[in-house]
Amino acid sequence: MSSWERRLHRAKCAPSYLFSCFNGGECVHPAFCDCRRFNATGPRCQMVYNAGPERDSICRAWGQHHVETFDGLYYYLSGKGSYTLVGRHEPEGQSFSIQVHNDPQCGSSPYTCSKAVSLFFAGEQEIHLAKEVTHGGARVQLPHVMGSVRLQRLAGYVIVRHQSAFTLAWDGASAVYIKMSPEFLGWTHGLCGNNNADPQDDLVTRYGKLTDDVVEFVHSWQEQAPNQPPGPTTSSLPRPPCLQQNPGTMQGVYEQCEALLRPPFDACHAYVSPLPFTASCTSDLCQSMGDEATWCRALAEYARACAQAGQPLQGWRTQLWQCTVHCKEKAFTYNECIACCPASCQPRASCVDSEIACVDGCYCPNGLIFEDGGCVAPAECPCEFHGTLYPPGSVVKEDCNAWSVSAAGKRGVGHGH
Ligand SMILES: [Ca+2]
Repeated sequence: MSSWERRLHRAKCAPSYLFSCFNGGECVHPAFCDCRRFNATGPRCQMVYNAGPERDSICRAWGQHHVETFDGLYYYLSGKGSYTLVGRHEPEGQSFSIQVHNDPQCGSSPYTCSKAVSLFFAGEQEIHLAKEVTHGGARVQLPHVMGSVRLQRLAGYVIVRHQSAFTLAWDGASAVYIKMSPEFLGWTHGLCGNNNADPQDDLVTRYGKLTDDVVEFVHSWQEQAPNQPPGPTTSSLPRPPCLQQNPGTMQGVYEQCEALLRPPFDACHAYVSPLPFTASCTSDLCQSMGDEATWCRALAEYARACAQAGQPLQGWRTQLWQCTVHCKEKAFTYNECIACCPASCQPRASCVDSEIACVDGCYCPNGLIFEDGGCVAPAECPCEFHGTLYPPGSVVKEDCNAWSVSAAGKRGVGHGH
């Protein structure tokens, strides 16, 4: 029993322990939390089921403390180490594992603390996704193809597609989304659960035990990060993020996060439940002292879930002016839902065939195509867009431009008139 647990048992829900539960739960007895605010479940409200019928079987891990499984079980992840998000062991050398690395030093800013993702495939060196992408420790330029794995950049994201197993989208900073291919139904393990469409049986430990104890489950999937000492080995109940708050502050936090229960977010309620995101938002705001950037980021997570489920909340950021995104590149505008395989001047084969529908970020306005670092109208595309393949080495003249075609059949340097 940790020291705060001992104090908790002595406290009998004294005012200072009113927020000793997770996810908007409130202590009503030392051994009992009232979890009704956000429909949480578990003895200390650690979990929230996402009952949204249209959520897209995407496992999401965002900020430092939030995971929603493929099957829609959200839980508060208190750990600060490295964990297996998704794994799969196969005898034919098709095994893979996706790990997430949280920041052991993270203080009050859950979205600016470091976070990274590692991909391991049988017989291959680690692919590491952080601000940069590395393979076996060496930086790689995207797009990059490695066996049956393709990586490409889209807006601020890195999209990784494993031909037969999954699509992964890493937002470059604080969130990763994974969707398995249909043939992997029920065949995964790790923090993302078993992907069998039943949220009730997701908490299976590394040792194959089904548990209702989030701490035991999470602890069993902890990995020892390379070059780091092993993390704490106790599995005592973690400290809830809102424990130190007083009722007045909590009222403010609830009001801020309950923005998700009102317009413009209500347009998505029938598809994706806002409750796991409202609950995770309160945890983030308790950690960050109500910081506005954290608040916008917490709300953005629900907007992303809606866009990924095919219900993008276009314009929510302009309705909440504090959350407006200003794109660095002049040609770009902010878009809630950039297709993961956007229209391109190049043949379609160059695009990652994504299971995840779209991502948010700064990109060419609708109707324009990203080409050579800028945005062009479809008619301004280089000449092979018209469906003609020119032989390698030839120079093609058109009234607009002259292009030399390289040996690989790709467009080389263009010479404008
Ligand atoms: Ca399940």
